[in-house]
Amino acid sequence: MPNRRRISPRLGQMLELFSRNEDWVIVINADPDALASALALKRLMARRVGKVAIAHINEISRPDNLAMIRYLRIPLVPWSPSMLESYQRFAMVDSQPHHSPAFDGIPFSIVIDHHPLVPEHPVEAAFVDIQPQYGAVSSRMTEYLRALHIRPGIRLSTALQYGIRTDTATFTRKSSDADMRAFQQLSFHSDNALLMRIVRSEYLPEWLGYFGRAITSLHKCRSGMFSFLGEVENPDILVVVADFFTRVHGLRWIAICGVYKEKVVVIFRGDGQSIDVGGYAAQRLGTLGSAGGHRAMARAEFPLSAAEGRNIEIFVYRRLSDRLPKAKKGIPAEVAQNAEESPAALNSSSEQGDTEPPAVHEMSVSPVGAGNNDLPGMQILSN
Ligand SMILES: [Mn+2]
Repeated sequence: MPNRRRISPRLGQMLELFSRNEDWVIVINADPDALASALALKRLMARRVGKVAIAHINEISRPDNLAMIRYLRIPLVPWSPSMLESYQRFAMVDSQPHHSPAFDGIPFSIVIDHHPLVPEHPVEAAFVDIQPQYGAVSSRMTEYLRALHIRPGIRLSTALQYGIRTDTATFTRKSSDADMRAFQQLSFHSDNALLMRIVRSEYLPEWLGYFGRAITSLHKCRSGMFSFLGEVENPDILVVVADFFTRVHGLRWIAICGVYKEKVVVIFRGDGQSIDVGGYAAQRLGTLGSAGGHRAMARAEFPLSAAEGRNIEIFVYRRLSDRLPKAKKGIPAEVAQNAEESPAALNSSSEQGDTEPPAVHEMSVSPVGAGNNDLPGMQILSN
């Protein structure tokens, strides 16, 4: 309630900018919060201005973003400088003009954001509302709608909820009471099944081949698992696949390895309990390139040439699984202890592969071929 009174005079300033003779473009760097906020601003402009377009400056590729646009029917066009001629007014939500060179030269009349203000880049526009304490601009937009007595429709409510949910990481990240309140108010008008459909759109169909590879080339690796995906189009896919495995109950840690542009990339995910994957990555792969991270998340990268022509899958598997010489050789006690982790939780029936290095023919598999059957099998699948 106090909010309604507080923002009304400011909203009045914004409404004064609207005229039915002028067409507007809302320019965004599309992500869920920006998309939802733009949709809310468009709703707010309805019948107050001429045409309203929402234009994005970035390429949109995340599956949840695509799902949001599709299921919530968000009208969107790519930004083109020719719009500077065909539209009279420009607004921006969830960004500030200095955030991207793509915004240069656009005369913004409205800037609504929640990113911190930077003294070197003061924001100049007829209407500026920047609230860094808000977890999401969507929350602010929800207040605007309420203040103007606009009841958001199902799709707009669902979009705003997803914007808030994403930017606050479902309220686990910095957020304010305003975010909580907005989310709760929106729940009266939103479609929860639709929201969950968007939340669960995590994968693109073209990624499924990588999942197939990851599962068929999964190998026990000491107390965890290792999988090699071969050459990947983008190293991000390794992160997506590694994250997927964190959902498997009892899996202590996973290392997903791939080759991208003459570089070997290994993504580690752990349960945060058994071993410190950051320390493990550094200990096992650190001498080859960069390797490290946190207890539950880590990454290693090194040039393909570091394997000196050996089969990459076997090379990395051995680095991760071979028993290390006892602690005297300068290995920190804690790391050495982690390395001697107890047997795999997933497999009670067989020994770990680490005591006997797998008998492999190093040159028999192409350096980036996935799915080496000479490595110890994965018992869940083979039983
Ligand atoms: Mn945001």
